[in-house]
Amino acid sequence: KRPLTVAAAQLGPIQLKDTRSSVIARMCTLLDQAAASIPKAQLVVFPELAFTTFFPRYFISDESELRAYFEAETPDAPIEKSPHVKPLFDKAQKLGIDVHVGYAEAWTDPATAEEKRFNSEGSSIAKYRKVHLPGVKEPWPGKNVTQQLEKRYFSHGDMGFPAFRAPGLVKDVLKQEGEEKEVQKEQEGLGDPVLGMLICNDRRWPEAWRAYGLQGVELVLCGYNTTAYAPQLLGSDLSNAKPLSREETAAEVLFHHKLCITSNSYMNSCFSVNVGKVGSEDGHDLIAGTCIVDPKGYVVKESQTKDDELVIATLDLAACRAGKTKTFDLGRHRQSASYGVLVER
Ligand code: CDT
Repeated sequence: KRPLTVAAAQLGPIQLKDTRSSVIARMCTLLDQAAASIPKAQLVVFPELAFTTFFPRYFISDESELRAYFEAETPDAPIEKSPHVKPLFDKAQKLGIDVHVGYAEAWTDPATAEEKRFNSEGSSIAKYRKVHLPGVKEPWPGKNVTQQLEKRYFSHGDMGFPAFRAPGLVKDVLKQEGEEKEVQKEQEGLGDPVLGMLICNDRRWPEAWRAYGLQGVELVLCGYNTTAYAPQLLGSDLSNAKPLSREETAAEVLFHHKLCITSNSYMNSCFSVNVGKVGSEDGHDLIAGTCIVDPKGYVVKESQTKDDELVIATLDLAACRAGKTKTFDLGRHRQSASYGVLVER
């Protein structure tokens, strides 16, 4: 057995007028709930761009207004030390919980003094920068259009898909003579759990999941902000069918979200924690659908509201082994020689 209690900390909407400190206070309340739950959550996962409204939906021409959405980072001053958000990490440390959170990163490399901006996720032990940026660089014309300007505001992630081990998060336990006994990790040959991170649009790309699958990932963490109604982004239906209503569109967007996370969790024999910022941000709807998925592709638990909500489950990461040693034993069954087109194009 490899038990791990995780919590997806869904956030309800964050309005333009909401301050960073009010958002951090909401996040700290969720951390308190995670600490008080039985069993206590060991890892709490927050959504993409968790500290602010989903600002890429707006065309922001004023540089200082735009810059205010970002957290400054340097090698000496990582995210958990950023003055805005330090209270969250301090709280997590006090409660003995690992946190994972999405944020807009303004990275300055001291060697070049150049600032680069990314849509990032991370914690004190690992960082990931979103690779697949949806939307456009130039704003779509028209008033009241929900924009998707991630390509304008962020650089593409430059770290690839590095799986990482989370030290001490899981203690292997063997059932022996009816009694649970902790065993040496080496004896089981498993060690600390293997984690990977994705951000929102990344979850629609099988290449991203497979990159982690090939590194033996057991748990993928994925935060998102998914617009419920974005006809410009989804393209028009090429058939002559009547266009989908707002409600039908939202239902289809939710369906595709679940299709991606359940099928890719199954095909890579891993659990995934998928957590959204949801509800209506200044009249712009985001889908809900926060859920924890198992290696067979089943939804273990999902959110019931469009507000701040903790979705907690105790997972047994040993359940990844069946898929990894049978149908999806990637080392044994993959046929890489036939996949050249995947990297040639
Ligand atoms: N934030 C983000 O990446 N959103 C995109 C919007 C797609 S619109 C259906 C996503 O893939 O969820």
